[in-house]
Parts: sequence; C-alpha cells; structure tokens
Amino acid sequence: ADPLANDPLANCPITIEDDRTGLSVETLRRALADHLYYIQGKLPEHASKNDFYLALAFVVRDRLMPRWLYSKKNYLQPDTRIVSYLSAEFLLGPHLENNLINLDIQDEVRQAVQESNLDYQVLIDQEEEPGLGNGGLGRLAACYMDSLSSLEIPALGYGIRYEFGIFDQDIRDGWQVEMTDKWLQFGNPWEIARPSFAVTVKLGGHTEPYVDNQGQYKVRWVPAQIVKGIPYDTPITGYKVNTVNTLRLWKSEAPESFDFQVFNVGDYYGAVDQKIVSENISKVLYPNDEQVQGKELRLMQQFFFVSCALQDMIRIHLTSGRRLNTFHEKFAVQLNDTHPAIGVAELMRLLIDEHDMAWDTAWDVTSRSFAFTNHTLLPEALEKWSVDLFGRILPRHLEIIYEINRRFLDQVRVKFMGDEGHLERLSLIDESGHRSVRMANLACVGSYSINGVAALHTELVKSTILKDFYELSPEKFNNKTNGVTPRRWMVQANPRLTNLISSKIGDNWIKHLHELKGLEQYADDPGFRHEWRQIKLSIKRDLAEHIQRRTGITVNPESMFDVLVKRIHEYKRQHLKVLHIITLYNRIKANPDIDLTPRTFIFGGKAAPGYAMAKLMIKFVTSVGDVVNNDPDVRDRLKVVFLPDYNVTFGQRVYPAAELSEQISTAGKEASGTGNMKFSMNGALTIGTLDGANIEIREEVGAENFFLFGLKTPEVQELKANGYNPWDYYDSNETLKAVLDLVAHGHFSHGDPELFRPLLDNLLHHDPFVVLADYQAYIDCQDQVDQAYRDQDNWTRMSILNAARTGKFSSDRSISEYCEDIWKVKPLPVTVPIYDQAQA
Ligand code: T68
Repeated sequence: ADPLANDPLANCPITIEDDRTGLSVETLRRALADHLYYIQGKLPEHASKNDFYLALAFVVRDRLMPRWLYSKKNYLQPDTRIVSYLSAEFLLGPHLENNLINLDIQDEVRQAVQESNLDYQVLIDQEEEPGLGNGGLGRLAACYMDSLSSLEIPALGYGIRYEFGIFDQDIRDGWQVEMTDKWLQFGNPWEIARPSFAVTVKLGGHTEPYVDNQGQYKVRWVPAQIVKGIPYDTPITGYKVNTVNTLRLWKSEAPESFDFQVFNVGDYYGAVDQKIVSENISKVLYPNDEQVQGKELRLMQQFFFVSCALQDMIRIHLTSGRRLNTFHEKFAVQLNDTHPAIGVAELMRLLIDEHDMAWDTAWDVTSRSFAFTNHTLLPEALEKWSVDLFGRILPRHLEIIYEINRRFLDQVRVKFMGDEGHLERLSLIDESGHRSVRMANLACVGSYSINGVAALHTELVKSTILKDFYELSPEKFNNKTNGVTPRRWMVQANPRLTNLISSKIGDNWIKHLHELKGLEQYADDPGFRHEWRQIKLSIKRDLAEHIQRRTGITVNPESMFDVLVKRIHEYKRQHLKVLHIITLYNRIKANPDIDLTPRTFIFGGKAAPGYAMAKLMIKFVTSVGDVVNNDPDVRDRLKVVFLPDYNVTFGQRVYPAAELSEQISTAGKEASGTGNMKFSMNGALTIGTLDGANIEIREEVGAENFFLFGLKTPEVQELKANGYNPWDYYDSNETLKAVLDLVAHGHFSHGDPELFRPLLDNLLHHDPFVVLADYQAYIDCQDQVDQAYRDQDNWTRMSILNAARTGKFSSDRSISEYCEDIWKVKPLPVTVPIYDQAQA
C-alpha cells in the first residue's frame, strides 16, 4: 500500500511557524544552524562553504516539502491526468536560487544568511550543477518541467540518474580536454532515494512459448540478466504556486539475490562481472549531441529508464484504483526524441506478457498513450539499431516490433497499393544492407501525435525525413515551437533587468510573458533607455571581471559583447564567426588606424569527445584569439575569448551580458535553437540566418530589429543540387581568399601549415554547411551591425523592443499548447492543508 494514500500529516499537524516551514528571518536563521549542527554534523567554526550550502539547501527543501507531498498525493487521485515526460536528458542547472525564487522566499533567506554572517552569493555559487544533458534537448526538458509546475499541471519527468553528467571541459594549449563530472561527490541535497519503489528490468537471454494455466498461448522472456532500478526524486517547484512536480531519475544496481544466488552458483567472479555491468548502465551520460554511436550500453540505458518509468506508471495507475485498459486516460506520455521510443514496444510487452492483455487492446492503449517530439533533421542523428545487437539485448521486443510492423505494413499496403517504395521507407526495419530497427519509425507508428520544435522545422519534418508518415497520417503532425522559462533565464539570471522591468510594468510578466509588450511604450523614453544601458554595462563589467579571472584576458566592458555559445558543431558554423574575426584583423593589419567598432568575441561550448572537426574548431578559435589578442596593431579593439566549460550556470551569466547574439547555422539545419530566445529576452540583438526559431523571433521583434543574412533553406538545397563548389567562392572573393590563405600559411599556428589543414580542406573541397557561400553576406551584415552599434540610442531602442516582444518564447506558451493540443490535460491546483489553514 502506498503510504501517501493516507494523509501523512493528519495526526501530526505542522504549524507555519515551525522550524521546518517557518519563514520569519529568525526561524530561517535557527533552521540553518540546526541543519548545520544536526544534519551536516558540523560546528560553524569547522564547517566548509559546502557544509553551509548543504545546510541552506535543506532549509529550503524543508519549505517545499509540504507542497511536494500534497502534489504527489494528487497524482494518486483516480481521475488526475498526468503528463509523463520521458527524456534521456534533463539539463537542470542549479536548484537553490531557482527554488528561492519560485517559493518567493529570496529576501527572507538572503537576510537570514546575512544575519548568520554568511555570504549569500558564495553559498549560491557553491552548488554543483546537475549536467544531465548535452545541450538544447536536455535543457528544453528542464524548461518544460519548470513550466508544467508553474502552470499547475500534474507531471512526472522520467530519466536517468547519471553518476557522471556531461564532462567538464578544460582548455589546455587551446585544445579541449575532457574531465569527469563528479557532480555527486559532495552530496546532492535535492534528491530523495525511494528504494521502496524499486523495479527490476530484464536484459538479454531468449524467449520461449508456453501455455498458461488458462490454456492461453503466451511467450515468456528468459533474460540473461536482471538489473534493479532505484528511483531518486527531485522536486520541481512552480513559480508562486503550490504545485511541486517530481523528476524521477533511475539508478541501476545489481539485484544481489538474483546474481549471486540463483544464476551464478559457484561463479563468484562471473557474478561480480554482472554486478559491474548492472551498475554501469546509469554510470555516464553519452556526450554526443546530434550524432549516434550505436553502442550497446546506450541501448541498455534507453531501455532501462523507459522500462522503469512504464512499470512505475503502471503501479501508480493501479494504485489510483483503475484498470490497465484506461492507462492512456491516466497518462499522456511524451517521447523526447527517439531516445525513449523503445517505450512503445515495452508498454506492449508489459501489457501483453505481464498483465495478460490481448494484442488489440494493448495496441489501442499504447498508441493512445504516446506522443513524439522530433528534434533534428540531421541524418546522422537518426537512431537505428542493428537487428543483431537489438535482438541480443531485447529479444522479446524484437519479436513485438516485428509483429507491430507486420500489422502496420498490412495497412500501408491497402493505402499505397503496389507501391514498394513506400513500404520500404515506412517499415520499422531497414532492410538495406545490414538490417536495423528504425526508432523514428517505431515512434511514429506508436504515437498519436508527432511534432517538430519550430515552424520551419515541422514543415521540413513533413516534407523530408518523415514525409511518408506525413502522407500516411497527416492528422498526427503538428508544430510546437520551443520556449524557455523566464524564471531562470530572466528573473534568476538577470535580477537587475527584472527589477527595472517590474518597476515599470509590475511583475505579472513573469507568469504571462506577453505582458512584456508593456515595455514598448518606454522604448523612446530617454530616461528608461539610459537605465537600460547602465544595467547592461554593469552586467558586462561583471562578466569582464569573470573573464579576467577565468582566462587572464582583459576585455573592455565598453566594447560590443558579441556572443556565440552553444555545442560546437559544423552546422552551427562557429568557424564562420572565426572567418569574420580574421577579416576584421586583416583590415586592421592593412590599415592600423582604421575606425572600427571595438568588439569582444565570446565563445563557449563543448565538442563531442569523438568529433575531431569540432575539437579542431575550438583550437581554431583559441589560436586566432592568441594572435589577435596579442597583436599590438589591434590595440585591444578586438578581443577573442573562449570560456571553458560552458554550462547552465555560465549561461546565466552570459545571456544578460550579451549585446549581439550569433545564430548563424546553415538554413534548414538547426531544428529550433533555444539560446536564441534567451539572448533576445535579455535584450541582445540577433544576427542570424532564416533557420529554426530565428524566423519566428524575427517575426515577433520586427525585421528592422534583427540582422538577417545568408541563404534560405530552398536556396541551400538548390545550391547543393546544382553541384556546390566552394572553391569558386574562394577564387572569386579577394577578402575571403586572403583570410583562408593566412590560415593556410600558418599565421595562427606558429607557422605550421598542417594544423588547420583538415578544416581548410573541408571548407574548400566539401563545405557541407555552405560556410563559404554565406561568407560575404555575413561580413556585409556584420558591417551593418558595426554601424548600428555606433548609434547607441537607437541600439538601446532595438534592444528594449527585442525584450518587449519575446513573449511568445516563454516555455509557458509552449507547454500550454502541448496541454491543449496533444495531452488534453488541465491545471489542477494543489491544496496544502497547513497553508490553507494559515490563510483562513
Ligand atoms: C536540439 N537537439 C536541436 N540534441 O539541435 C535544437 N541529440 O535546434 C533544439 O532547439 C533543441 O534540440 C530543443 O528542441 C539536441 O540538443 C541532443 O542534444 C542530442 C542528444 C543525444 C542524441 C542526439
């Protein structure tokens, strides 16, 4: 029985002025001391910064606990519909300050900390961020969890509790060096293990038919191995509401009784090997974005967390007193890309093999439960598993997938009579060459909704990678343009701008971002512009100081802060930005007295450890930086900074300080982008291509407040179809030629012509992302940016208008659309008895 079925607080009332819930400064101060003493077991004079941080985190956790418990209780009400967000990644970022903001206790806590003679910022900075994601996809999941709670939607996030998240990046001699992310080493106060809800997950082995005691023909999966999944819960607070949803992350362990006693009698070392395999499943996040490796352990990870999640949902459903044939009424299960797509086959298996449901009923339930979000158009990111490997790990699922496919293709045959091409492309099995399972096809067949993440992206999904599915079931397809949470990306990251905005239009905008529109009326107000500019400058000064500390590079806070932060990838074209920098450098060398707008170029981002070209692109940035930053002719008018270890925490520093946001991907390649939204909200102007959500940002902020350049998607397609030859651009453009020749001659590599040869060869002979074709347009557009920056008054005006018009890009808007169009779920406010009594 679930203990939450009974009111845990019924017979032990907690009062507001209790040490665990009270909010007076005095109570908070006492609670901090109490936690340090009794939980950390430290006297103040022996406590480390981390001890104080942990004590404070527990003080805050106590204060969200009643809301969390009653939110959980809500899940179990028979008619509560729950959003279940399945994602291999949740890139949360630090919790402490976010929770202070959401609980609206920042001022009280700040004061209590001060009165305890501690430094608030030092404690906040102590938190090690949980980097359980690669980039946009993982961060989107985190923003969506925030909005689900803030909108009071009952929701569960399910994922993996990686022991090591995305690697820490160091830069040595200009190259990326990866280090293990030991985020758990000093303890994680935000998680609670729930071993009583552990589940078991099977792997490997074979299947066999049998007849059950009702005389039914069934299939039994005899696994080679069993692992245990232990859930760890993290509270996800909503902004100024009682809802605190749960992020449930699974850790894999060896079930000792199984390995040691039943299967491996006498084989002690064999059993230890199995234990290691089991524990390895949740050991480390795969650091590849937009690229698949096809590793066995990755498939195990995907299956592991999805199986744990579905078993957990089934338990919740049955506990809430309902039958399994209504599972789809209880849960709306969102697949965050294809990483959890195995869930379609696993839910079928659980219903049929373990809960005796008939195939047709099980398929009806399954295909009404799942909805699928696609995040990429890059062919190398489409997940496929060789049938051999798949069958070795998941023999029963392979059979189920074959059967889903057989029935599906029968329907396809009726629709596209005699058209073998359609059948081949729609099949869940790729039969060309080495046979493989296509996870996107499985996700499409098993889902009632398929969405892209920006308007252009959804159109391209329909017309390219999922074209056949679109023709088959157009009604399943819809767009949900991404969004980001204004709580973290404005209130938390940019308190100064937040206060200025709220002083003019009140603070409703934090929940209703469209209300930022109210700022438009101040865009021409000289006083307001002045304040706006002063805030930007003060934030730039702070960042300059940070840059100095981290890299030793001195930058001028009065120069334009031109920022490119995101994962390093050829399609994102960080090298195009470097070509611009070298172009400016050449202008200075040709004419040292040239009048040019001083700029600080700030780069940040991690490269996948196995992606040699991306790593070389980092070296390219740092090497060009070394030369430009130290050339006396430059006279500090240009500075190039690569900030190591770009992560959520650093993002919170850099977005507010940016003046120019670089969104320069090849048109048609960036599904949406979300950094672009964070910049714009914080008043940066964008220079960008017509790609992903840039298009929608430009529509919202106005073409006159956006620097557009470059080929459009159909132009890129056409160029490539007609045999793109990058060499022609090199040959016919003197400036471009000078830039590339300088690199080729080793000017940025101490005379070594070999260092950047792979990069140059690629650009000159292949250039898959049409860098050279967009070069001149980019340079011309940057020259316009330079001119615009000289008119600070007008620049500030454009900056204000950008922020004022980004209402659409709140993740609250995205999540409301998911709720309405896909999940069919409504807010369910949470009542917390002790707070209600207090209000009464
Ligand atoms: C990103 N995708 C898109 N993938 O690139 C970006 N991939 O345009 C979009 O805004 C964002 O998703 C949110 O929709 C990713 O971040 C990955 O990180 C990834 C990770 C593993 C495997 C494949």
